[in-house]
Amino acid sequence: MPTVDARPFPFAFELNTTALLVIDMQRDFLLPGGFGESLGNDVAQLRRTIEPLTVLVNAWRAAGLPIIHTREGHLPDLSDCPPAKLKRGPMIGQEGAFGRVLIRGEYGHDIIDELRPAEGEPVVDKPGKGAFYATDLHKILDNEGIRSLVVTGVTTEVCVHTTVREANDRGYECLVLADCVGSYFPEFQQAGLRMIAAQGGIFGWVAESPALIKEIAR
Ligand code: C5J
Repeated sequence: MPTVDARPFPFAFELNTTALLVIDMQRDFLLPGGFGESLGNDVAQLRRTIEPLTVLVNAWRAAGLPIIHTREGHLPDLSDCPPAKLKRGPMIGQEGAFGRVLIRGEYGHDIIDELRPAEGEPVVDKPGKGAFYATDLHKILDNEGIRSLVVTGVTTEVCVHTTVREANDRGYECLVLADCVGSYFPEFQQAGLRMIAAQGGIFGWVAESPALIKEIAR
């Protein structure tokens, strides 16, 4: 069984029951001049994930393993955006540099060019932070017999963390790749990763992508 050097202890997984989850690598969050940056965030903190994640995605595809992408966003009429979310995110639905912010179908809502999904790879649109809430993700994974998830994307302490917690409660084993997840806030990146692997792996495991790539390339 492939085994990855990870915290808090090595992560063993089966290739035929493991999927790669790429969370919210969207222009609105990652592009200079976009929504994320307009809030005063340093997008370079997220953009450092692009290169290692591209390498991983290419290796994962070459091995013929399943990849699922997610996007955070809302219907154009905002009917799926809870008023409480809108109240604390008043830019949602407003015109931004890359179209209406976090609205499905807009340029900014879509995935960055470097990580464009390949033909046949599911893209799960989600209205919340977690990828399981109000989506078909669990059904998609269940149909494929997936039991373990390699979790990547942005942001570490928000959509990545929420998704890992949701997955953990649904019985999935999660490996989070430290170099392939990013936060605008270095202190949240560090704390977020520590929380995953603390207490004997309370939410899962943390590793670096080269350790995983080594295992799938065998
Ligand atoms: C945020 C996300 N940070 N994808 N979304 O609002 O983490």
